[in-house]
Amino acid sequence: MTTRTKPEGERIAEAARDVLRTNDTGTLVRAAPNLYPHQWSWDAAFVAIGLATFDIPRALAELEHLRRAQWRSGMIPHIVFSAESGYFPDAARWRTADLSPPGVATSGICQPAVHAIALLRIRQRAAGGPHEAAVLDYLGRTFDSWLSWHRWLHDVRMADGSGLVTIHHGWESGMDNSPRFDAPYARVQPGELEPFVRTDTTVVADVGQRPTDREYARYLWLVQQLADVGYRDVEADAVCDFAVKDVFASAVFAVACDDLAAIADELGREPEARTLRGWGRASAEAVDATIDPATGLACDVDLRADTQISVPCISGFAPLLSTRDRGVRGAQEALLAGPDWLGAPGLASRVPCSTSPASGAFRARQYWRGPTWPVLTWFLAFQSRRHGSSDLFDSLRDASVAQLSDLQFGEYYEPFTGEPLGSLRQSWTAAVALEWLTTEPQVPTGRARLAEPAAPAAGARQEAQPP
Ligand code: 9WN
Repeated sequence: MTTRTKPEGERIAEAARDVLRTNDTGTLVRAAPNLYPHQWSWDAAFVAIGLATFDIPRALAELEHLRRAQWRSGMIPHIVFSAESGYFPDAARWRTADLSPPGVATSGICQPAVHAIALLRIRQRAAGGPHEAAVLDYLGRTFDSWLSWHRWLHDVRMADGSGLVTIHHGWESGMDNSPRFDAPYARVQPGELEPFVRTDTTVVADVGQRPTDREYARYLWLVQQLADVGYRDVEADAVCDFAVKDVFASAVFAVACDDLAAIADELGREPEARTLRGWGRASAEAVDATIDPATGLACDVDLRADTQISVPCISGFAPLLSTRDRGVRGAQEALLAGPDWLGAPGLASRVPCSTSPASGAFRARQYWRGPTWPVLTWFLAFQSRRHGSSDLFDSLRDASVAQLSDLQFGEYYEPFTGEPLGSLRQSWTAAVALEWLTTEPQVPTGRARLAEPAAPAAGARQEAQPP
């Protein structure tokens, strides 16, 4: 008698689907089972991309849950709170009850605008399948909401015409304590702070993997400053101690504008498609223009000090997401392959660290200061491939799938030992595992990609009804 073992890919995909299903409350997929029991904005988009590999209606429902939390201004908040407790800062701390839609509890800041990228990916996966009509119907019904989110970012967060997104909190970048923000945060000196008790350090027992108490005091001080001015951006610009032009969020915006434009084309919304392409082009060029010739990395701008931030972090590869310039792409790919990044000695997997191991700011176990983040590995690879860099995609996929074969789905990983850190069974890690395992052989670019079918996950079934 022979014993059959499941192929490796199928074993990982099955475990990843299990993570998404167990983190699903029925109305939202928790970003992580204990540490993050709510819906986070950019997590939800990556989660929807993963869900779409086996349940397209559920993927749409995840984005719809987020869309329903959109503020009148157009902003999509970074957290939509579930009924579960155990996360700090909780809804009350944000003081957004008069700003959030009735009956919805949200935070008061935003995160990178990856949502249109997810919408287009779902639309691709639906092509030629039983849910295609429902997806097109959904896109038609909600297009104006996604457009108003982009318009808000463009008109409010890029009001200076720079093409770069301003953030007023490190949490808005999604890379909270990255050393790219050390200098801007050094100027944040908390005044009289409402008392608080952290919950994250009761979930992650090794507190060294999380931001420090000092960093948390600054985070909370900024929340207090923003809440005091009712999150009105003009006043926030004036009073908030922290103001940074975020190069990574700007590249995300550029890509998402192009993807929303592709959706607009299909919906027959030509004027909007033109506008979006114009915004996307301007931001992509603005991102390229931040590249420091000395390092080859794109740089944030610290608006309070009027200086470029030159710490070698993964955000420096923002042009890999959005550039149209082949020379820039080639130079960034060469840099990524070099000794400060993928070629760094001793890496357990050849995937990018959140901070270069060659930098004095690098910390192997601490959150955004060094560990590798599977969601970002996938995102950089996916975007590179859309621009024709299939070799980079293939090598990152092989390394990342090997990393994820531990089936822990860590939030982040120690780069040299491969130990999963932070939360285990993190939803967006499971989601990108599913994407890695089901990507079609070619990702076409331009309009044609709308009709490109995507392979279903091994053993996947289509489920549920669309929202
Ligand atoms: C604060 C949910 C989120 C991610 C962020 C990540 C982390 C929150 C936290 O978790 O941030 O928003 O409490 O640390 O930095 O990127 O969206 O997974």
